[in-house]
Amino acid sequence: MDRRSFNRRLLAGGAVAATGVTSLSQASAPTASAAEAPAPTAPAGGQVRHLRLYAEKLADGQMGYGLEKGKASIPGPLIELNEGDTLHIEFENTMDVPASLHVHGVDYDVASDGTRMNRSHVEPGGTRTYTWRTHAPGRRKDGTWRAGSAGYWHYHDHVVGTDHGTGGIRKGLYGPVVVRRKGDVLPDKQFTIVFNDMTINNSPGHRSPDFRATVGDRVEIIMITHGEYYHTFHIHGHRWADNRTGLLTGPDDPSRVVDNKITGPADSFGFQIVAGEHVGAGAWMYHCHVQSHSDMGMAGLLLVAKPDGTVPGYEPHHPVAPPGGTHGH
Ligand SMILES: [Cu+2]
Repeated sequence: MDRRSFNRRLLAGGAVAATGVTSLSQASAPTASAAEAPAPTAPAGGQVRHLRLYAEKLADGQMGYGLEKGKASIPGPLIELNEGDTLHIEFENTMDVPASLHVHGVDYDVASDGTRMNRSHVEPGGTRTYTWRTHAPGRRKDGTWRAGSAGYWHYHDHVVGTDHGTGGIRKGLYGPVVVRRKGDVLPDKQFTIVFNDMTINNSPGHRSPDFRATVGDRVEIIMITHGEYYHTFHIHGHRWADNRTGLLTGPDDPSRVVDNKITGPADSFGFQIVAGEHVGAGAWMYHCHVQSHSDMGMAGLLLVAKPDGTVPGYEPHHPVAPPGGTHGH
């Protein structure tokens, strides 16, 4: 669905969990092809918002966060805020083990830390409200510059398995957070890619998720890493600026432009690309560029369709998993 209908559904209190995404920001204009219309931008924050979030066991033994009971996903729902917003999350732990919600990047009191150390976790069947606050950048009284909250962040369990949430993260209790600054460009489509141990989004090897877009879509990738290993994130045919937004602000922006980035446990970054720009439609691979990791299945596709919906040269095929074989999906 497009962003406008998306926000209308959210504001109307409609169910958004089916998409696995919840947008708490409001676009200032409907989006068309990114290349054809002025990019819509994020408004100023300052709103107080509420959300319900559930931790659940999934049928396959994994665990996930969801906006409705029975709708948990891995990764959990995308939570978007604008600098200045406050979000109250009523979190229910439906599982039979203690769990929590711990966030990176935003402001929270110790009561919203989500760790056992300060009793901010949730026992089985329990509920707790976690409050996240955000702020715009500004100058401190001492003259130094205070960073704003805007960025590509993430949340995860900090209790299951060990006091560091090692078991919860391993089983899928993690999700993305995007905080925007007023004026930040809004995307048409958003995809979250999590390198977790040797999986992508906890999918078994050689069954990594594929993502679909149309040429000209402004695609936002939110990239998070968890687990035991360091990885390099690479996407074919597209590149981004290695800065807060992943976009350049003009010809003199000194940010380095990259198509490959090293990423370690609990790192997160994001960027926007215009799908197929200068390169056209097709099945564009994304993968970890540590060779043994890609060979073991840490690879998926960004399927960029032509306006008629076809992806030239792409034939869906079943995964093959020869050790050391070619890319498998
Ligand atoms: Cu890797």
